[in-house]
Amino acid sequence: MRKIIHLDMDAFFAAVEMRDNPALRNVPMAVGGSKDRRGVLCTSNYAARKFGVRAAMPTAHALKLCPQLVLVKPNFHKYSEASEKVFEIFHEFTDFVEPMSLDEAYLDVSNSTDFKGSATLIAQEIRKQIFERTNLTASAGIAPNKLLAKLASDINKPNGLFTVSPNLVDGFIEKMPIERIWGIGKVTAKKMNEMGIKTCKDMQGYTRSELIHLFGKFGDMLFDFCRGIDEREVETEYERKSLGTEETFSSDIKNFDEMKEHVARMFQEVKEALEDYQDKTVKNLHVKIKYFDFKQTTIERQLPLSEESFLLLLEERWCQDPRPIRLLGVGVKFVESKIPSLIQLPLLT
Ligand code: TTP
Ligand code: MG
Repeated sequence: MRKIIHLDMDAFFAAVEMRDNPALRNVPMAVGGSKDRRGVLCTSNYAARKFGVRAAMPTAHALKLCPQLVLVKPNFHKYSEASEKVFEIFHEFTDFVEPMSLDEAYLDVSNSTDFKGSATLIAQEIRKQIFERTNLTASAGIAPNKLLAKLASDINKPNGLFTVSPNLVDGFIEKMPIERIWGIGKVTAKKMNEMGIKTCKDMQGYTRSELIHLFGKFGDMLFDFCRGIDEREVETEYERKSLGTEETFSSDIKNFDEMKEHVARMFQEVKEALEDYQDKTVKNLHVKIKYFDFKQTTIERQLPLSEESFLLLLEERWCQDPRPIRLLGVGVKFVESKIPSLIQLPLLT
């Protein structure tokens, strides 16, 4: 049986702003775009949530619900900085980290020997480290699988922790409203509610084939999910397969000499960036050209990593079709390893 921890920062963007500005700590506040620009909220602090103010809500509406709401413009740089620190802490406890967003991840600690293998104590220590090193709080859910761990991290949020130990699974999942289950969106939830399926216990009354008949392939997973069974693995970070740089020019470039200057600069950039990837082996070099009419072409080949090699590739490809170009890109492709090593967070917009 696996030991999974789901960690999720509390009111993440808002918490970062409150940490950095004491004046925001005891007032309802939200991070988001302004009302005049038809902005929406990224998130709100817990004081604002009491008024019904929520993430993704239009700012104008939020201000109707809570006229004294203090609005702060998002500062994504600060949030990714905090996020990096938090993920650094996760990685101190296990290599098996699956990032879900800037503020949320699953950790598989099944083989961890810290705290005699107690996932609850590991989660407690992670939360403590996060607070000591970032001044932000996180909530944790500990369970035998991802489905239950995510549900559990919400139970004592904010700044809390909840463990669904194997003997508690049945009782925990039975009363869970179906809209809380991973993969069930508003439309499916409505359909289920109309059929009288409100909790997982209700769904347990259906056979696997009935659920497949009703909800397609997902029905197969639903049969397991409503019993608290989830075999999905914690998928560790995306492996970087390439590294490169590209530039769109303010005016199209028509001659090769001018391209050479750009290649020289871009090669330096790539070389410097590669210093952070010394554990990777370069397989191929590649060059990308986008013409003024947006037609695009690329060339890739195994060559020594040098400015000359990139120029060779560029010359070969561009001379076949020497028209003005609007974008040039150079980069490398890595040999793919079996062991993922790099962290790539999904971008939040
Ligand atoms: P969440 O973890 O969903 O929310 P939260 O951390 O603000 O609050 P809590 O977990 O305590 O309930 O999202 C993390 C951050 O992602 C959030 O602070 C802001 C950003 N975000 C958006 O920008 N737009 C959105 O619609 C959502 C849901 C989140
Ligand atoms: Mg969060």
